Formats: sequence, C-alpha cells, structure tokens
Amino acid sequence: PLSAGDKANVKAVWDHVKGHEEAFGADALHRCFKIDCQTQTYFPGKDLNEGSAFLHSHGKKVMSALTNAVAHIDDLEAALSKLIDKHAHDLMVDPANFVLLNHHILAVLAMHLPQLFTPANHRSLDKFLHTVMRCLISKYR
Ligand code: ZNH
Repeated sequence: PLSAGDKANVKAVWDHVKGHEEAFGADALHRCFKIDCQTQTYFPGKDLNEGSAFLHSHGKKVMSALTNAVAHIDDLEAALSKLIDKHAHDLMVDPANFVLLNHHILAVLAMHLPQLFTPANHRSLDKFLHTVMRCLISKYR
C-alpha cells in the first residue's frame, strides 16, 4: 500500500506533470507501441506513428486519468471506477500490458523531470502506477 510518504512524493512530482499530460502521454504511448509491439494489437486501425493525432489524444486521456488519480490518491477506486468498468468489461487488456506501459511512463518522467526522479520518488511513482494497475484490473475475472 502507498504510505503517506509515497503519496507526498507522487504529488510533488505530479505538480510538474500537470499541463504536460498530452506531451508526456504521447511520448509514453509512442515508446510502448514501438518497444513492446504487442500492445499495438489493442488499437487496430489507429495511426500509432510518432506525432499522430491519435497518440496525442489518447496519451492526453491516459495521463489526465492519472492526474485525476493523483488528486484522489486516498480514494483511487472511486476516482477510477468508470475506467475500472471500461477496462474490465469492454477493453479486457491483458494485465501484462499495464506493466509495460507503466515502465514507459516512468521512463518518460525520468527524461522530462530528471531532477525530480530521485530513487525515493522513483520508488513511490512505481508503487503508485502499480496500485492504479491493480485497481484497473480489479474487476477482471
Ligand atoms: Zn486504457 C481507453 C486510461 C492502460 C488500452 N484508457 C482508455 C481511456 C482512459 C484510459 C482514460 C479512455 C476512456 C474513455 O474514453 O472512456 N489505460 C488508462 C490508464 C492506464 C491504461 C490510466 C494505465 C496506467 N489501456 C491501458 C493499457 C492498454 C489500454 C496497458 C493496452 C495496451 N485503453 C485501452 C484501449 C482504449 C483505452 C484499447 C480505448 C481506446 C479508443 O478506442 O479510443
């Protein structure tokens, strides 16, 4: 579980993510599709090339969902409830793909916010993304 210190670390980093959801999200998705090609299979017919309108709009949605999760970090299940249902019932994304995307989100944060990417913040961000993933897959069966 996230400690009070983890929550403070995540909030401190996310203050610097706010306003960059689209750019950071597009970068993370681009890396995910390029490096872990199997994740592309969930997006048939979408333009997944660097800089595409889809990468930007979907990247913004994913990162903005995380911004909202950080704002409600004490009540993640409520904050994510719509997305929990959508991922469990409509999308059925294999949990392994969340691990992959989380990794690329961390890489993007490390590159864009290097001074904030201390070992302690890295660990808290990793725990946070893992907790979000656990939530999003909690209704799978
Ligand atoms: Zn997901 C969708 C978030 C992961 C796949 N997503 C989505 C959305 C959001 C999200 C916000 C939108 C919704 C609406 O519109 O309603 N995701 C998210 C997050 C995460 C995720 C936060 C983590 C962190 N996903 C994921 C993965 C995958 C996915 C990993 C695979 C690979 N999603 C998806 C899809 C979709 C989504 C397919 C749909 C899209 C379209 O159609 O547009």
